[in-house]
Amino acid sequence: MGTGVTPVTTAYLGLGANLGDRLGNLRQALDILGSNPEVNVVAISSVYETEPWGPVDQPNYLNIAVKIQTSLDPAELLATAKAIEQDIGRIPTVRFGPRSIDVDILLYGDLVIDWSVPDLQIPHPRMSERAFVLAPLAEIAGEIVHPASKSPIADLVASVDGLDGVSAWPESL
Ligand code: PH2
Ligand code: MG
Ligand code: MG
Repeated sequence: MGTGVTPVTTAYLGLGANLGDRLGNLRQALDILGSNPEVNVVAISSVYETEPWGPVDQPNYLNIAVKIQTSLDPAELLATAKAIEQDIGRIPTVRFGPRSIDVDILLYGDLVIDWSVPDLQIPHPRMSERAFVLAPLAEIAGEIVHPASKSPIADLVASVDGLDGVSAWPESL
């Protein structure tokens, strides 16, 4: 029998949208996330417009980072992220291709999971090379130490390539 006490973990999510009403899609994702009784949204970065990264020619993204406290375990949090993507009507396309909404788990406490479960590698395997992830994340988690590389997020963003493709978006969420 359980103790009835569910541990709460601080996690960081990266959200991106480059199809449809990009800001509206981010807003809707935050609404759905916030309505989950097992998730508390505790900080939201400002919005950045970012040049698309990847092999496919596609529109610019709006990207944000979100800090949550959650009693969901990583697999449950991943399922929640996928459900939000489905609710907002994301249509699967090519890897790294355009999407109405993408919800990625960046960090989950100090956890390091390197299973070959798609999307359930934590920290997010490409976050340290991506300006569009690090710029918003550094705003709300600059002092957080990446549990694999042991570098603070503020140091990672200071040395990342591609910050010239990231700019402040005038609206916030
Ligand atoms: N997400 C991708 C692929 N490329 N580029 C930017 N600028 N922002 C993203 O969120 C992004 C991307 C796949 O998840
Ligand atoms: Mg992604
Ligand atoms: Mg994703």
